[in-house]
Amino acid sequence: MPILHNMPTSDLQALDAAHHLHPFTHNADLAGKGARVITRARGVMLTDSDGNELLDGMAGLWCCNIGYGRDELARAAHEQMLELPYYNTFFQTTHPPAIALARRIAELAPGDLKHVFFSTGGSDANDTNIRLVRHYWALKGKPEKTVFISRHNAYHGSTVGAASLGGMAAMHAQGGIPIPDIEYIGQPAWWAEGGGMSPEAFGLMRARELEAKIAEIGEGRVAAFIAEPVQGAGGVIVPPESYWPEIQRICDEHEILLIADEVITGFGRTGNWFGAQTWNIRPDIMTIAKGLSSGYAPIGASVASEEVAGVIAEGGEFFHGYTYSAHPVSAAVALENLRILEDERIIARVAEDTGPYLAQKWATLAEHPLVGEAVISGMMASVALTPDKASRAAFAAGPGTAGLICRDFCFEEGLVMRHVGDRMIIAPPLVISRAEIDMLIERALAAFDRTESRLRAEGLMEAA
Ligand code: PXG
Repeated sequence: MPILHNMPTSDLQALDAAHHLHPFTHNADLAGKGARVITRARGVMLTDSDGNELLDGMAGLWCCNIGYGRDELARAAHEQMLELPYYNTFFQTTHPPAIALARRIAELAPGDLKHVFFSTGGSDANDTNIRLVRHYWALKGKPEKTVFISRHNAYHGSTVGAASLGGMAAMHAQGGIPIPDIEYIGQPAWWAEGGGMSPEAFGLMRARELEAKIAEIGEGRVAAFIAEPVQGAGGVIVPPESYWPEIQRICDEHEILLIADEVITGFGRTGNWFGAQTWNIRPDIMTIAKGLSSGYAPIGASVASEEVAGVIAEGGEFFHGYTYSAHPVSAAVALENLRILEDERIIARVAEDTGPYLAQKWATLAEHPLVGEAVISGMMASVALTPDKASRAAFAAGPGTAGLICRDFCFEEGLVMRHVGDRMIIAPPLVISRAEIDMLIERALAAFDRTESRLRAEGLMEAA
């Protein structure tokens, strides 16, 4: 086999450094220390090329909802490859996996989100949204409605369009983005930004920034508001309860579309099929990817309402699409994944059993001296590390110093946890058991203890 399964780790790392440019990575730094090589995975556990076992607290990149190593998905891919490995959905053709998956998504999606435009992931689905929404308004005779309102610190992907929709300053500093006509409001990050306000008052204030922004730009120019029901890559920022009802009210009262980016929150992550259900949101368009196939094959989609899809359908040809839109192998894998999520009641178990269990354990982390807040929505959670809980202070050493130290200790303890600045975040496979949750919490606590000792030893427990 041409795949390098049995090469020593150091050789794999050298080859990787020689030829592989990694996403979101300082590649020269990585070449110096060597990438961690993951070779196999089962359930919630990863194995690296040295035989170390790691509990995957991130479900890969927030996607492996049903856990690793499911034969049924491998069989679905195998059978589909033999039957019809590829065909496109352009030029008046379709195929059974595309038809079945579009119908299934329409059944599962809330409200009247019944029309599916397939992509290969979340970024290109959000690019589809930009073109779809602007085209929609043009067809409605309002071509001047082109502006998207998003949020600072939002993540909507890495393509030019999606990274423009996102509100990540570091991304905007590279490559000439954002594109024109994208505006940003504040994020509902109460712990870091709420000051002396109550979470509820702060949530309302942040939601009303949308109304102020619409007034500033002019309603006749605004096309849509896009947001993640719970910000993921931004640090698992769970909004105050007051936030989404107010956003929904504002979207209802103004002529703008609401796009829920459910790439992370979709397919059970928050304890319902979609975050829109958990947060009582009625989107006009939903972006999906990741958990749609549990990451076993690349696929994503924009799911549009009857109104939006109807206007597009009647409006002539929509000059947009991807070679791999509704790829038959990905679609077959996604269908099998959705069957397993339902038949094994995986989302119901998150809602009724393992979610509440994790929530109860996660809350205890707030007692750790280093932890300022511990928040959770279903199976996505975060803690904020701080040198001073009372004042909710940031570290004087600058954002990310403590987080990086903690992340490295997590690895040493056998736990994959990500850091976003000084927030530590998890989004484990939804199939994680109570015993595995205990293990996750134990390992996280050990890493927090070691982080605290290191920060104290190095004089880094200073507030900014
Ligand atoms: N929207 C949201 C809300 C996402 O989280 C995308 C769109 C883009 O999807 P694709 O499939 O094009 O990557 C995402 C992806 C991280 C991390 O480190 C998060 C994502 C991707 C990679 C890394 O948190 N989210």
